[in-house]
Amino acid sequence: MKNAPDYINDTIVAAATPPGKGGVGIVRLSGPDAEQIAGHMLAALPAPRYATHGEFFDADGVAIDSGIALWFPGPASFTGESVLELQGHGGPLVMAMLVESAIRLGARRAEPGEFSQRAFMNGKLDLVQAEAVADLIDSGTAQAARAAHRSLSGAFSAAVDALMERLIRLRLHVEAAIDFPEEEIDFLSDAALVERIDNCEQAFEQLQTKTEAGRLLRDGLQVVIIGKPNAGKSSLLNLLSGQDAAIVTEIAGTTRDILREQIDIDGLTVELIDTAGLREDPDAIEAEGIRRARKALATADAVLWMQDASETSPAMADEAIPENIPVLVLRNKIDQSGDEPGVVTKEPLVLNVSAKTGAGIGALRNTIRDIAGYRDLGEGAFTARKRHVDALHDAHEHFARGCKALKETRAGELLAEELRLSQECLGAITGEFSSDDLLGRIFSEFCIGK
Ligand SMILES: Nc1nc2c(ncn2[C@@H]2O[C@H](COP(=O)(O)OP(=O)(O)O)[C@@H](O)[C@H]2O)c(=O)[nH]1
Ligand SMILES: [Mg+2]
Repeated sequence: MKNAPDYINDTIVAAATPPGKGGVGIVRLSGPDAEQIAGHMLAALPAPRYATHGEFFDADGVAIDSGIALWFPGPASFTGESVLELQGHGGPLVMAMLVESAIRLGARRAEPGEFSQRAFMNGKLDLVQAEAVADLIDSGTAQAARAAHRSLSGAFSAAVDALMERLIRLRLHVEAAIDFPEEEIDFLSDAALVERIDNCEQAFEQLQTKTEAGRLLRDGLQVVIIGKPNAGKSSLLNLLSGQDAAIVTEIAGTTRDILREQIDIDGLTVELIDTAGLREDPDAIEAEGIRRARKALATADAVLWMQDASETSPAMADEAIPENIPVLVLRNKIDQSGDEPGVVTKEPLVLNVSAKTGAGIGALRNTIRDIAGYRDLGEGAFTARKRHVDALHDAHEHFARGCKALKETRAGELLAEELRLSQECLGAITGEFSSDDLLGRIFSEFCIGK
């Protein structure tokens, strides 16, 4: 067990189904008192892992519901502890009464994510898998859900472990050589060592690419549409989202607030943000809209800059666009100007479209996907979080620093030390090395009953 906090030994209870009415509602109990509580709430302890129908009783022995009870004696359960699941009728009052009864019989209301946290503490899931549970529940597209399921099944953890294994073998190799100081060895002339280093470098690069794609799949992308009034921003939002979300008129200044719509580009969730047109001397409401547009820009992953294709002036610059984020210039209304649809130039990125006819919109969708660095990895995809991307980056940095030191000193001590630090960063991904603080933050974002 990982250094478990004291409270790990009590018994927790929560409704595992969402609040509200449903055909079935599930209450879940986990902990050492689950068996004793089951003894009070059921006529008899069900056979392990068999669906058993019967009445559910409160602490005074009054029947409050009937349904299916499932008994999972520890450690063969989700949490690794003894778990009782009561599948009753899905009414909020029934659920509350079942939870209250369990509390009166000695259980405690579970904190968000506490069941998953116990599964982690008891070695049932590593941290990446526990996070994937939450990501699967939250996933916004079918691809994201499948990828989260692969993370939950351990695909991402296995990739991290494989890289870890390579680093360990490299480190053993280096340390074995260091242990014979009487032999003057030039580490760089050790072909097997150099090959190991090259393989580690490749493995880092491959895993970083996949992890970044996994993060995008999980987090999606925020794309802000800006430009002068009447450029066609709201028309584009409506076209891409397939809905009449924004009001479109020929009157400049129609859009005064921010509008958000989610679209799905090859499994990538893209949040499109339509804004008030940027212009001089707006009225008070429009000015507030422009202020909000600039605020949305601050957190954007990419910007679509719309202009009328008939305008001869080049794209104007806006000081509110943060540096380092990709900007796509869209020349709209080519149905009027007669320009060819699609990519005009790549540097800067300029595209011809028509928000009215849809010309060039396929190219626009592909471009949005590409500038985000997203690649549809199909069956190989797994979900990842920013935390994982950062930890991998840090691990790679240590590795690179160690390799540089090896080249400069032609000795292995610094490399061995950096490899140790690199391993620690990798270990934080799966939870092998992680602080209580980090764990608390991760699990508190879960829903109650998970
Ligand atoms: N011909 C043509 N008209 C367009 C196109 N896109 C938008 N418009 C028209 O331009 C006007 C302003 O559009 P709107 O989407 O409200 O622009 P916004 O102010 O940037 O949000 C409306 O009358 C639209 O119908 C286009 O691609 N071709
Ligand atoms: Mg508009």
